Amino acid sequence: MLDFLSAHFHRRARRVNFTGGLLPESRTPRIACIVLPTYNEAQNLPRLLPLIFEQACKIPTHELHVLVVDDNSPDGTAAYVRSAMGLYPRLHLLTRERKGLGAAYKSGIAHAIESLHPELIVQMDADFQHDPALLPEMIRLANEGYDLIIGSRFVAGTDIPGLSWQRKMISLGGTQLVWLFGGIPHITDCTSGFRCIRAALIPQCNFGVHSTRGYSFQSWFLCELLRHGARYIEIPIEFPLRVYGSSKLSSRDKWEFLISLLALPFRSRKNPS
Ligand SMILES: Nc1nc2c(ncn2[C@@H]2O[C@H](COP(=O)(O)OP(=O)(O)OP(=O)(O)O)[C@@H](O)[C@H]2O)c(=O)[nH]1
Ligand SMILES: [Mg+2]
Repeated sequence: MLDFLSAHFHRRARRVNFTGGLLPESRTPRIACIVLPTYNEAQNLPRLLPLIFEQACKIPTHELHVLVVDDNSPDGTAAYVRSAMGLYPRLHLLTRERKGLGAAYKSGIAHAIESLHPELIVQMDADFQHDPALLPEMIRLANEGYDLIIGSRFVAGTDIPGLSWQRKMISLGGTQLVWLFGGIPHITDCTSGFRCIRAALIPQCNFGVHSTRGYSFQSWFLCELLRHGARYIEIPIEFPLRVYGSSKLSSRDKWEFLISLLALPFRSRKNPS
């Protein structure tokens, strides 16, 4: 799915070499693009987008962009985004048929890289469970050299008040299964959806399996980034309960997550061509 990005990055590399070096800093702004998947988030976005764009002045090193990836939400989320684009020139929209969270991320990340050439991609939920006030810190850590900054719900000292024990079990147990099947270091929150990623690593990742359409994308993506040597750090986050709208986590997602775990040890070691 993201295979074409590899060719895109090579094209860009050639272009840089041909001009004999990088263009002056002023002509190549460093971009951080938040990819924000939405399904029926029309109640949340009008409150969330101002809070995100307020953070821009605290991020001196990067231009902050937001790409909303909306799967034709029946509640008019995309119509709201179109109207807000007049107010926020760095707000972008990609609409598509509903195919699940992972599929939305794959299209959204590919689109962001192709159209904006960001240095950093941020994954974030649109329902206030991820606090925009953490964005400057994430980007500061990326500037320090980290390739992957993970907002963790389970770093020592963090709690998730109000989250059902079943959900905690799924997240904590799921994380341990990802350690086991993915053969990765003991990251405390492998299914977190709040992460800042160095975009240059993404085209090397393999997503060529059906089983990352839904939420299983998060753990699969993490394993792929680590396989390609991402230097990572976890930061504690709070994860309040949703106030507006409803959860989209379905039983199909839970099954798909389990199946994708079994596939993790057998995933192709080849990089996309
Ligand atoms: N484009 C798109 N976005 C989705 C889809 N499913 C979920 N999302 C978005 O992905 C983000 C996370 O989904 P949530 O339903 O909040 O998942 P969650 O945070 O694990 O569940 P809760 O804790 O119950 O909120 C939200 O911004 C959703 O709107 C989908 O199929 N397509
Ligand atoms: Mg949520």
